[in-house]
Amino acid sequence: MAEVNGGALLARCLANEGVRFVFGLPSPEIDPLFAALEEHRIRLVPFRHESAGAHMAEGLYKTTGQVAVVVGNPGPGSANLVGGVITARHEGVPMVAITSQHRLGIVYPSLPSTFQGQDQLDVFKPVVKWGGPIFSWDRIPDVVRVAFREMWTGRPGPVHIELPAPVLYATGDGSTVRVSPPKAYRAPLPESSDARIAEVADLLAGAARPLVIAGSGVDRAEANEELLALVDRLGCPVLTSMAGRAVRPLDHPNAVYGLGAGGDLAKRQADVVLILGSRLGNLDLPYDKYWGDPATQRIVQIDIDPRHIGVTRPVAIGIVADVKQALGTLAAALQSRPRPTPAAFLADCRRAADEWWQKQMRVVESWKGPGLHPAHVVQSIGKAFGRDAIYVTDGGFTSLWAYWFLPPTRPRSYLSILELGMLGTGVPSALGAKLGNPGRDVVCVTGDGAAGFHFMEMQSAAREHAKITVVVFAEGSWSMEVPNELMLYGKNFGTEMGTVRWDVVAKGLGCEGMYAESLAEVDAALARARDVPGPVVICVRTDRAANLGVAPDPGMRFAEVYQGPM
Ligand SMILES: Cc1ncc(C[n+]2csc(CCOP(=O)(O)OP(=O)(O)O)c2C)c(N)n1
Ligand SMILES: [Mg+2]
Repeated sequence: MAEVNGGALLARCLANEGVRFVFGLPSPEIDPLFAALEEHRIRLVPFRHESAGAHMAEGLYKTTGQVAVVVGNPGPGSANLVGGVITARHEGVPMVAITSQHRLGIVYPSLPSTFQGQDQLDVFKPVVKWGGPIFSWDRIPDVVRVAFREMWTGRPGPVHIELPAPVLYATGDGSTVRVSPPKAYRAPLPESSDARIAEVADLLAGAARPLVIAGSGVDRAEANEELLALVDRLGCPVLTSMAGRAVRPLDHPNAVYGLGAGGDLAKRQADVVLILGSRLGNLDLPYDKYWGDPATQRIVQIDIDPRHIGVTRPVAIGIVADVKQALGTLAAALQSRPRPTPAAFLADCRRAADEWWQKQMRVVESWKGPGLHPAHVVQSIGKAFGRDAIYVTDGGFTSLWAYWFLPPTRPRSYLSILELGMLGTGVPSALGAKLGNPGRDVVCVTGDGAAGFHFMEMQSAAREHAKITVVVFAEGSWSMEVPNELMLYGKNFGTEMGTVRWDVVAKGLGCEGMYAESLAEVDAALARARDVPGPVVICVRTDRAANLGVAPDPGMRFAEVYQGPM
């Protein structure tokens, strides 16, 4: 009989699920698990804030598909974790949030006498897909199975396990426990039926002006090759959601920039629209004025989550399936259906997009200074790190400049936070991405407001020897909040941030720090940053007016995201 404690048994179950990273802080209530991690080849990564730990898990998942565990200690540690877990819920990021708990004698219910007492199942209930407790040693494998099954059902998301400490200290005979491979207790992802796919193929084959709109679900399903094969075959334009920037190379011959005149033309004139892995949310401006007549435009939507189907635009066909499988079947079905290539439609959309882009972005080209334009800094970053890096973006206007001017990337290599819009994810997400991709450059482009939330994680990066390069756009303001104040009140309040030397702070945290005020200094710092072995922060003093100078048309579109059609 091999006696194992609950910590060791839980580590075995998590390793069985492919978990390779646990983000958490030690405490007696969780120590039996942490003590057993190394033996199961799971790396423990301590953080400086629990929510940042969740964002690390997010960066890891978005770039590799790997699921991590994030731990909150009883009371405050678990409370701190909530913001990160809500973000994961919105972003469709699977992770296991484990909250360690006191002995059951003083919780459920927690009385006012209980120090750090909080019935954490209640706290997490509204923010996770599923949550449950483990109340005894022998239920550990069972509850881990339930948690992973719930996590992967439909759209992935965070699940919660509440874990009273005595369960981890309890022992039992390890040989009595069955820890079976995940396939033995989980169904494969839902598949589209041949009959439905045949309907879609008929629609597309008969379309005069087909259009594909792809969201980040294509990245998550790793259906990027299938997407490109489809648009090549259809010869049609492909737009993406903002979050889906990486699902196809920006410079693909069929790519059309979506939020502008090219995308408008494509959406208005398309007779059949295929929406893949996207909920088509407000950021995609799903308003009638930008689309074709809903009575005649035929929309097909394929998504893993039934709750995403037909939310903002009426669909002719809605399919709940793994996008990769559905696209594979669709490609086969289209083989037997010859169709004319709508070359003129694609060319018209691309021309409209180009003209729009040239006109709108003249504001960037014509910038003469003397201050630094954030778009120029972004262009320099792109030149220094190229299209093979992983880019993580964070902040207000700064993240828009990054979105517009960073280079095309590989799939799953452009991270943004466009579902909940949580500021502060950039630094920890970049660290998580680096842990999962040690051989790749990871670059974070962040506003100075966003940077402040979890900047302490630069010290985590230094400690973990994780080389990330973080460029802080330090104009000293919560710039995105400025225009509304000026427009409505003619003055600013609360947007002034003060001056921070992020490079100096970084040095104090064990990182390399550099400072730049001119483009030449930016380029020199980026060149040096490439050769530094550890994490680097470049503090760039960008120009306030330039950061505020988003072109009017994209500015209006962002206003419409919040206000509705105008
Ligand atoms: C956690 C959080 N708090 C507040 C907001 C609202 N918000 C959105 S953009 C923004 C300003 C961001 O400033 P910064 O990161 O410096 O970028 P900038 O607009 O200055 O380029 C704020 C406060 C948010 N999205 N997330
Ligand atoms: Mg700012």
